[in-house]
Amino acid sequence: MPIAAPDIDPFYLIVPDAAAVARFAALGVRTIQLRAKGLSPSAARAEIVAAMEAAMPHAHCQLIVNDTWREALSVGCDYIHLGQEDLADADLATIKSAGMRIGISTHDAAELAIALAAEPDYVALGPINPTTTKATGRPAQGVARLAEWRRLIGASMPLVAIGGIGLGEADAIISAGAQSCAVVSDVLCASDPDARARQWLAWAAGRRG
Ligand code: TZP
Ligand code: MG
Repeated sequence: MPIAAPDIDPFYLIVPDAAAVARFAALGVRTIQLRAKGLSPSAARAEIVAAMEAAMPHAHCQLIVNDTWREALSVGCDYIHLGQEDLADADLATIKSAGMRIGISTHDAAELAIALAAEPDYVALGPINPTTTKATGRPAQGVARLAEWRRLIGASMPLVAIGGIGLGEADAIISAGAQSCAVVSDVLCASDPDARARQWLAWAAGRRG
């Protein structure tokens, strides 16, 4: 992993496997979440190691592993993303003493309070728009909810918007108070995912401080 791990980039791409981490890290994507579902613990460990090896040569690339914190911890990954159900099951003391950073999903004010109590490195709010990528069971929050979250969490906590986000809405999402747009289908379901990722990267370059 990079020694000086960068902050969450305005463009945060979520991918299903290590091959996609390699593909998009090579394009210059700086924040990539490995969201590999349905793997056994040993297969998850292997996928995480492959993703770490793919990200490592790219100095600006921060890999974040979804869900499987035990496997991520066991192979030395330094950033995880947890949903509320994962958080309930997570050994935060062990995770933090290992120096891992944590992003936490939220859908409502009660979940936000739980997330903030864990002192995360970022909070994610979603789904901002309807999405078919994940059955969240939650209504779309809308962009205005980001401004509310920003007021609740203060200026310094990074806020990641997720769910049904397209590039055309990205400026409005940042203006509302998010630091980053997390995206699956806008890139992975595009007719040319590499070209779409490059468009997002050009946008993010204009948004970086
Ligand atoms: N968590 C909340 S919504 C979502 C996840 C993983 C899916 C986001 O995917 P898309 O395709 O960008 O709507
Ligand atoms: Mg999860």
